[in-house]
Amino acid sequence: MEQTFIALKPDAVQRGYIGQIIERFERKGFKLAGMKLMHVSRELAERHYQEHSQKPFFGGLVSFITSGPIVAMVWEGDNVVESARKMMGATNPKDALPGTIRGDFSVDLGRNIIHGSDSVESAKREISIFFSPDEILTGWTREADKWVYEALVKQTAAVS
Ligand code: DAT
Ligand code: MG
Repeated sequence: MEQTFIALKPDAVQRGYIGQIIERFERKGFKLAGMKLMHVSRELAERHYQEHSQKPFFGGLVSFITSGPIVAMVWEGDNVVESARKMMGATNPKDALPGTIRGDFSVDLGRNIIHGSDSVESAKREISIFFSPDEILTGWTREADKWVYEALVKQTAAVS
């Protein structure tokens, strides 16, 4: 199953929105595969955001993401990378529609509350730098999945 890396940035933690944001991914039907409250070191921040290392906002971005704890998560689901990006809304909260996470919880580009991988490739890279393999639980059965995915019911019917 496809996985994405989601981080609730220090502003989400400080403002007390951890629960409300996680609730949206649970409600959608995605499945949690890993989660930890952690402090991001400067080295990890620079690695994570290496694609932006030459941008003028890089210094501010690294300072921000290392300024307090984040909640790092791995979420699993069909098309989860693209769907999570849609749920997050545009990078700039000024462009993020109401109903999206950034649209509902933030106003400032430099305090846009959440990170989500922008492709399956990025997700693999980001998950591997934030999590060790034993911190990711892919094998657990969530009974509700048969109410989330039609194909799971069909498979069950086919073998019984
Ligand atoms: P996203 O987080 O939507 O993937 P991104 O990868 O382009 O966006 O940028 C990473 C973060 O950097 C983004 O969430 C907020 C910050 N950022 C992006 N563009 C910026 C800009 N022009 N000025 C200040 N901060 C910016
Ligand atoms: Mg990005």
